[in-house]
Amino acid sequence: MLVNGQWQKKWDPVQKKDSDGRFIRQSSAFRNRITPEQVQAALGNPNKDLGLKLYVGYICPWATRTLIARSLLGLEQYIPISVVEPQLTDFGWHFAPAGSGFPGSSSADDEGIEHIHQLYTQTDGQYTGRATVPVLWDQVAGKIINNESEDILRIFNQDLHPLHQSELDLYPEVLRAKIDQFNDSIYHTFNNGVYRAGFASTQQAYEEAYQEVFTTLDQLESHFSEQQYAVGTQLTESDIRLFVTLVRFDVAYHGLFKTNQKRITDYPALSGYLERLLQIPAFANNTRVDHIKAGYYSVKALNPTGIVPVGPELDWFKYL
Ligand SMILES: N[C@@H](CCC(=O)N[C@@H](CS)C(=O)NCC(=O)O)C(=O)O
Repeated sequence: MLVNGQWQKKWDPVQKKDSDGRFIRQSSAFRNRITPEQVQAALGNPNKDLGLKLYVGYICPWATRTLIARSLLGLEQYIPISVVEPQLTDFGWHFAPAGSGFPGSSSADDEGIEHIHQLYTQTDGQYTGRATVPVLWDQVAGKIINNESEDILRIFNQDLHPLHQSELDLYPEVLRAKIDQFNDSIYHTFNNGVYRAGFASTQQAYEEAYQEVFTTLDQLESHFSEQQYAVGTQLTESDIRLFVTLVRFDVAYHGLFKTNQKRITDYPALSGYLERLLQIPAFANNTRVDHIKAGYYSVKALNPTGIVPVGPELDWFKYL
């Protein structure tokens, strides 16, 4: 992580913990939005260039939220992406030299930077904190606009609405209260719950998170026995936020994070829901099981040998 703009080689991928060993995620530092004037100016350009770039990792559920929204809303042509190597190194997320990187990752030669932390120090020379993805980058100002996936989803859905190539509204006004409620009901106990189990540093903190993960999965199983979508009768940002954790569960969390009471495959309604979403290209095309496995199993604190499991073989791989 960075301390006053200096990269600290000795940092802990497990992040902060409380006195009982519970994992604490840092909050995001850059929370700007895109103004209607910026969008209007871009609409005036022949190529509608917004000067934006999205830095992501296919391993990362938070980054994948933004990738799926970008694809669903038809924003791919306006927002180029840069994909980091799946492994988190002693220098954080990085790009490899051309020809030597992981398939599907961008190269350092094309990017002109080697490490994601360079984006943070370019934005704030005194930045203290973790250098996380996703990052929404302003190529003109050379600064981070926003590094919080929750906001980036809303920027794409609302701020960039005039550029959409789709009728979808991922945060429709009439459903906002329900969407917020659903998001809250899965964030602590599921999206972040799996991390709280995996990165717990005491037995008690792990068991607490583990129980919450499976209580939430049981509730979701009954929800999807009767409902097709997370909220209402249409696809919303809540489906994206649930999907990114579901799709990583059997391939990474079940083994590495020890959330192993059941697999998603053992829940018929949730499996059906996952498979329905995977039949939508925006979901399937942004799911890279190779990056997910290589990335999670490279966390030395949890897997010192770095060995990446060969399995599992899952039915839904056929959609990828
Ligand atoms: N709240 C952030 C969380 C982003 C985040 O934690 N990303 C992870 C990757 S999945 C990361 O970059 N971790 C690097 C680190 O912790 O140093 C968001 O949702 O955008």
